[in-house]
Amino acid sequence: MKLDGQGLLVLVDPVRTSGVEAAEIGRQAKAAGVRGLLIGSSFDGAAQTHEVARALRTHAPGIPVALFPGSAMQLTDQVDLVLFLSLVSGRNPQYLIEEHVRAVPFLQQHPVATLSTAYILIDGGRVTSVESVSQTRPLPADKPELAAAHATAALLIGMQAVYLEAGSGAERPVPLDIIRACRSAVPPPPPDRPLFVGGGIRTPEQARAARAAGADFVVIGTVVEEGAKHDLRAFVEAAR
Ligand code: 1GP
Repeated sequence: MKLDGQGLLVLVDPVRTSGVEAAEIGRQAKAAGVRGLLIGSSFDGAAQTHEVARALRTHAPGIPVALFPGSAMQLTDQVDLVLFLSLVSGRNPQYLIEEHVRAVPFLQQHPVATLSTAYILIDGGRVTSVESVSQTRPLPADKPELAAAHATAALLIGMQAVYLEAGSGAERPVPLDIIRACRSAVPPPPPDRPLFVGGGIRTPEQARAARAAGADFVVIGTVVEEGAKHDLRAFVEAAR
């Protein structure tokens, strides 16, 4: 199943979510019409990734599930796509190439589709798990040209997608100026080069603004885990 088009993605963290909870999120996501589901964690949740991915697939039939891995340890074949992330905002070789090499034996045995994705961490007002686990600094939130240069460089290298990340639970989501600058750097199809934006998005209005600024996919995680006080449908509508 392909992850294409535009809309809302719900991120499920397998460290904080049981198989039973994932089944419930899958059912809600399906009923609300989300565009896709992401599964992953910056800190290894390898033990449960497989089980949580399977629960999502079973309970959200017809909705693509993509792995958003924190490391090669999280690989599972219970997904339709692996976001093959390179943390290009940082300069830590482990997240630029090492985890990718470690993923090869698994991918040779389990031919799951991959999407080469430039993962760009933007300052969201607090130290997030991605920053501390990867030991990389985010890019400043007030330098759109710097973020756009990273996106352009990634495309010139041959990457197929860009993911702008403020970090899970960020105080401030990725600023709209940064989304706009990166959208200009990564023009829409052809070819298809999706722009993902996530981290700290807590209201449907923020989701709508991110889409209007040029995000193809808006990702929410924490608000869903907390049992969104806004209906999931309102987010889906806003990100349509
Ligand atoms: C996905 O890390 C985000 O990019 C999820 O962030 O948990 O803040 O929604 P939240």
